[in-house]
Amino acid sequence: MSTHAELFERAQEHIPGGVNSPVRAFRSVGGTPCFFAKGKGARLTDVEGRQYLDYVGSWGPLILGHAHPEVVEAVQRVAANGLSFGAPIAAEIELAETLCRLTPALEMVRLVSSGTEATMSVIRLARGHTGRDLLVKFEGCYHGHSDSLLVKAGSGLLTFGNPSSSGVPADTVRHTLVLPYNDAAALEAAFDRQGNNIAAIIVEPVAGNMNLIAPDPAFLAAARALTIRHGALLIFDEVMTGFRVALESAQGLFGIVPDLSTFGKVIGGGMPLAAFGGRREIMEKIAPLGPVYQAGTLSGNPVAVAAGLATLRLIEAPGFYERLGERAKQLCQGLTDAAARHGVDFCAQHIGGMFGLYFARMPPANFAEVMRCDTALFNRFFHAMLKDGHYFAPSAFEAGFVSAAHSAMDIEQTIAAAERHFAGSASKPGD
Ligand code: KE4
Repeated sequence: MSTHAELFERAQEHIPGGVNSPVRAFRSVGGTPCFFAKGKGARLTDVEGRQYLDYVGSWGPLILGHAHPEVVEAVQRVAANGLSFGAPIAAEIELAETLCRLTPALEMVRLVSSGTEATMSVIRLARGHTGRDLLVKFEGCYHGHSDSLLVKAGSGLLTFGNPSSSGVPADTVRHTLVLPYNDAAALEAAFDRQGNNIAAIIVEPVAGNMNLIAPDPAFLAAARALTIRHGALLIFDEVMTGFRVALESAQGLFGIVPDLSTFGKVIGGGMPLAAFGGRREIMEKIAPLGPVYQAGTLSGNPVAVAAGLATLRLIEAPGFYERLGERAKQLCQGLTDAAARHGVDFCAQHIGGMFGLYFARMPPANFAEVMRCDTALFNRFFHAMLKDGHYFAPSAFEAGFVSAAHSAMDIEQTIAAAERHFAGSASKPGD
């Protein structure tokens, strides 16, 4: 049996940083990344045989828990008939019909293989549909790693972005404006100055990539009103929030009808599957119907579609989201109460099945406030909980997730482990 350290050592030889996605490397929290061998329900088992209650859920997709028997059965059954054809299959139609039935703003969808593909494609579509180039995104929101979106805020509120990654030409992000999340006034000012040149706003309707940041309803309403007024499109990036915060996703929860939406994670049930979609008149601009090119060898992959359909069938069960929300609320309330009993500045909140934990007195409302949370305390919490068998996201700047497989007893176990940590950390000087 190899240890985490041995595998990590070997992995770094041929994989940059030893991981296939940066956040997995534990650079934000320190230490050696965990290599997992198995998942079942709410639990993960690592390569050294240790078990953990899992609050990452593969960053959101595993809303049913790991290896749900009906999802695994669907995958095995379909895989036995062939893994990919690069040609249409009937199940793609069923998935498209299901997504459109569950999400009224969707009249048409295109299936792709990752959230990055979905957001990259939907931005090209928005620019193609409007004939405009400018894009508005928000500081702290992450929409995947396509060039137009790897942008950090420019020097001034109304100046265009700078690349947040090397290899992204400055000229590419010249068309991307980065504004503060939840700031309706800044958004209005940007539209006052550039409204007629803005193709679209892309926004996480609940931000989940700078920890969980709840939207100010006035902010989302302003985004909707300003885009209508100026002939721009509103894109809800629901890759994380889609079917996670509610069956009707964030757009249904907050009563905002975006022009275009992206989905991922939950709709693939753990397999590589994402989608973008929206109003028919816009979607009909996508090739081969229209002039906006978009394609993918494995788009609508039969095995991924089978996992997605099985997942979507199960989350439609009556009471599914009430139970999921109850578990998330129990976790947030329990951790907050435990921290308070030991004088630790900590708070937590959830929206549906996703939650945020903050070493701060109040939940942050934007990126600047997130940066004032105590990440050193989070990192200590992360490692103490990991040691005690509770796996949270290895970064203070990520949202967490519960699944339908987490029982009230599981959550109580996690709260008790956190209480032991808070009690211990409160007694240690300098904490
Ligand atoms: P992917 O390309 O990773 O499938 O999706 C990109 C993406 C797009 N939009 C939103 C709102 C997202 O949250 C994501 C991906 N989320 C991260 C979690 N912070 C994925 C984890 C990772 O990068 O390894």
